Amino acid sequence: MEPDIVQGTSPRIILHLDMDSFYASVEMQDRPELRGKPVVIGADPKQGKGRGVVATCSYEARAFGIRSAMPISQAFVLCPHAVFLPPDFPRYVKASADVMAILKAHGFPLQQVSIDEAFLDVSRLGTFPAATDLAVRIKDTILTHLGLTCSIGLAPTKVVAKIASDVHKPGGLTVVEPENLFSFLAPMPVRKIPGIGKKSEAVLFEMGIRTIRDLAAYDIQVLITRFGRSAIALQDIAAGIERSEVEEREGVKSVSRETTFTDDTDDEHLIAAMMDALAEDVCRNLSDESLHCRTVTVKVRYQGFVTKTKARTLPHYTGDTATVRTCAHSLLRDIFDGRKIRLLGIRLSSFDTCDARQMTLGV
Ligand code: DCP
Ligand code: MG
Repeated sequence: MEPDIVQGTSPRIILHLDMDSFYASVEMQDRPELRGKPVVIGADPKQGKGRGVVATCSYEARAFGIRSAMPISQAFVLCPHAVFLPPDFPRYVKASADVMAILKAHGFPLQQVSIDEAFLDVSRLGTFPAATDLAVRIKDTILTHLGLTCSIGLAPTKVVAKIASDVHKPGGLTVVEPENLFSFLAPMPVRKIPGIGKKSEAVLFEMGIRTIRDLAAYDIQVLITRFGRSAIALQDIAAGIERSEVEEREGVKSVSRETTFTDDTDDEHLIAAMMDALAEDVCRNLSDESLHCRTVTVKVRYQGFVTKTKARTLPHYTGDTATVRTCAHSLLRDIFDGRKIRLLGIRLSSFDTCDARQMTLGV
């Protein structure tokens, strides 16, 4: 097995930061009268008849069982007196940019992975205590300047740093030094590994694998027959020896749009018109960012919440709305089975790394 740490070098120290109840916290910062209240960001609940889902909610709302991606109608049932607010995306994008600017100011390689989370490679600091001091300063700066709290994980790998940042949310700071790496990971349920969702968890359970310790010890050949070659990376993660780098240039990974119909529908014209509108909208986003994509994914959620997605990778990068629209319609035809549709979505990904902004910078 590859040695964990290359001889003669210090261990890597990766910092993962994730903002606490991000959209809700931004709203509570802007409107102090909301502090301490259950606040839900998402679709209009319409007194329990609303459609669409919860984007996020404050920790006070989580005490009632409300969670991200839950139908808004269910959130209303759980806590009818919560404050329900529609998302204000431009405001969250601005808050995100402010957070990233604070992180960037420290001069370490930074990889933003979503609107409210990022990795920093702070190995240059040399020791975990020094990295812990930095993490405390970052938390203080974000709180003082933006009035927002975050949770931070420090660990020798990206995956462990990400798992660690989640352990003591909200407001947590969790440090996993190399000697504690395996004892930290081993008792955790496999679901804690980013990318292991309900389905993989069920397959692993069936195989008798419940904890990360079980996964690390499992016969790799059997794992490969179930999960293919990704089983190797999975077992490396379980053993705490994943070595992926903090990739500075990765910014936006995908752009997406989705919408919930006011009434579930099987009207093909309406569905096609909505797909056109979503494709137009998402392509506008692409051109605003001067990006070209290669992968188009269409998502259909049927009545009853069964969700189907299908993706296609195009032979060339494109930013052309007509190409994206044609591909989206073709994917939609493949997955639409005539049942009533609740939600329709489109995602564009696999961006060209040589985008227009970089070309301009290069000349
Ligand atoms: N988000 C969303 N829909 C989801 C999940 C998240 O719109 N299904 C948005 C709202 C969140 C933001 O992305 O505020 C960041 O996602 P997180 O998963 O980090 O969730 P939060 O920051 O809200 O809460 P936590 O404190 O658990 O990180
Ligand atoms: Mg968050």
